[in-house]
Amino acid sequence: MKEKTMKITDLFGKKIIICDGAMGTMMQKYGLGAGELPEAFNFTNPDVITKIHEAYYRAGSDFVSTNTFGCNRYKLAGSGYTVQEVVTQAVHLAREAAKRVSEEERARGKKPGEKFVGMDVAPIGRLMEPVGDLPFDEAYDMFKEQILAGVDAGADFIFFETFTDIYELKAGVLAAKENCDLPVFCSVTFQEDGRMLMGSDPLTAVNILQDLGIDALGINCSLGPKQIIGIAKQILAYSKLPVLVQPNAGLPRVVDGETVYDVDIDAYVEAMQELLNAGIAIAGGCCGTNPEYIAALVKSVENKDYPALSADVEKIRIEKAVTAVSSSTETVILDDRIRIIGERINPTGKKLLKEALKAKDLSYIENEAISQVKAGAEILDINVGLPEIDEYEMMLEAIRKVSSVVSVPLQIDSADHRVIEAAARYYNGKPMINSVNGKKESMETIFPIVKKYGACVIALTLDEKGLPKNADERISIVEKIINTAAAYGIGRERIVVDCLTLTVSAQQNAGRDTLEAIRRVKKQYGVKTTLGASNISFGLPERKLLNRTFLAMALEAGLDAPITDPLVPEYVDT
Ligand code: THG
Repeated sequence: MKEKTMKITDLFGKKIIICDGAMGTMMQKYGLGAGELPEAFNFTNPDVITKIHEAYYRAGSDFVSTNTFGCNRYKLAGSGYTVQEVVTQAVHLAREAAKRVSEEERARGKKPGEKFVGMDVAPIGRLMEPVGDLPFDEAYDMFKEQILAGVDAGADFIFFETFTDIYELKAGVLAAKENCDLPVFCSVTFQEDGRMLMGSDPLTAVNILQDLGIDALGINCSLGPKQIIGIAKQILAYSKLPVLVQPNAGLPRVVDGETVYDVDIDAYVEAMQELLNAGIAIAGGCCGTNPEYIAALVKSVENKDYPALSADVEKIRIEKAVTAVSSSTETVILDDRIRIIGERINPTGKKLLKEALKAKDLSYIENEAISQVKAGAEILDINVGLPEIDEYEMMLEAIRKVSSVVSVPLQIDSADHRVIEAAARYYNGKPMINSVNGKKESMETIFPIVKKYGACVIALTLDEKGLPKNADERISIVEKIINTAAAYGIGRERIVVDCLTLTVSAQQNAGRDTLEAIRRVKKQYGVKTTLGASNISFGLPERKLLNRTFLAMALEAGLDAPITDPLVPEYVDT
């Protein structure tokens, strides 16, 4: 076989990438019975599968997705087939179809186009913990098994599609990124209320996914083309990556025991044109579509220019760069509003919390979470570092518990990078990591975590030389951190700078330098800023008054997200 030199991602910007249409509804047309295992069709009716793939390639699809939608250990249990067998056969059938259609094209004197095979990976079919009983690691292992089989079989890229739970998809993406070098496309589905089944809205889905090192993201199945347009436009508004849309031919209806779809080819093509003009880069169909839909789509894009084709990728990356953290259902964008990061889940100086942690009493933390959110905190810092306890386990448990009682995004605060890594991995969202600093060792341990899990990170302005003596020194540390992050592929929009303040009891200029640094950092680098403002008053009387006054000055200087105690009304009202 000829070495494939081109990757599917090489097509970005050169042409609109055309996917295939439905596989499931096509198989039903060719005799797949209700309750029959679609993956078995790869063995019982290989000609049908090849025929469907061929029809899509002939229609002009740049890639087809393998018939492996339900190909995981859980769904195949008892079928007599292994994941490895099914994946190998399914990739083989798609590859055969590609070869045959290319030969046809050659015979017609046409130079065959590149035909890619996407390894289709879909939800496992069990709900993730804590709602269901599927642990993150088990989901990861099942995805890993599929992905390794796909790589062995020679798939060109991994195509996660129809995901309804962003957490399950995170497990899948990590399994792909940690076990292969193939490009990864991610496609999720939304319900009529504009949210995924497990509650993520489009912004949240994009924010969690797009910094995980994937190559494209989008939406499939869900609704009909018309209803999908609104959601797709939200995805386009936030995505720094090429966007994919594969709608159904309308919403399925059952008529006389048969599932029918109401959107005809013209209406489908019209809706796809609107999406292409809005900027999508990858277009195809899902349930109810067939090769005729795809052929019409291909014809409709011929010789046309679309935003995705003339996109300046670097410009988009900068334009779409927002600083945002997410829980699974809620995203906080650090924009021009002030966001309070609640600091109360931190044992420093808190006897009751220390005792609760030692007693493994998580209800204390839950209550602290609820009261801080009620008081106006929009992000919660979680620090459970205490020498007497297992911080690693406690951090994971605290994140689970807090996530179950409040929906704000979390900030992982630990001095132990293993705790930070585990928290970033298992968090159902996109966390803020607290923190990295300008020391070489800190950047070398924290940036790989930030990169791999697509997190945001607080950058403290200190380094090997200690705390900066003036604003200039703070600025040069910020510069060093931003440049080093860039070398790891972490955009500055994911860095929130903490200019750190010392107590003015030790140094009279400390406060003024910090304020000047905040102003300059924002102006010079356009990054967002945070600050634990209460340090200013350590060792001094009238702490609240001093803290509040300094907080007001810092906000005046442009502080975006103070780390503070929202239960002190004087701070929240400032
Ligand atoms: N920058 C960043 N992260 C930070 C800080 C910062 N994390 C920790 C800290 N500073 C912010 N969090 C706290 C938590 C507790 C207290 C202060 C800041 C605190 N506790 C009281 C004490 O020590 O006396 C007890 C208060 C109480 O009992 O309620 O002050 O600057 N990035």
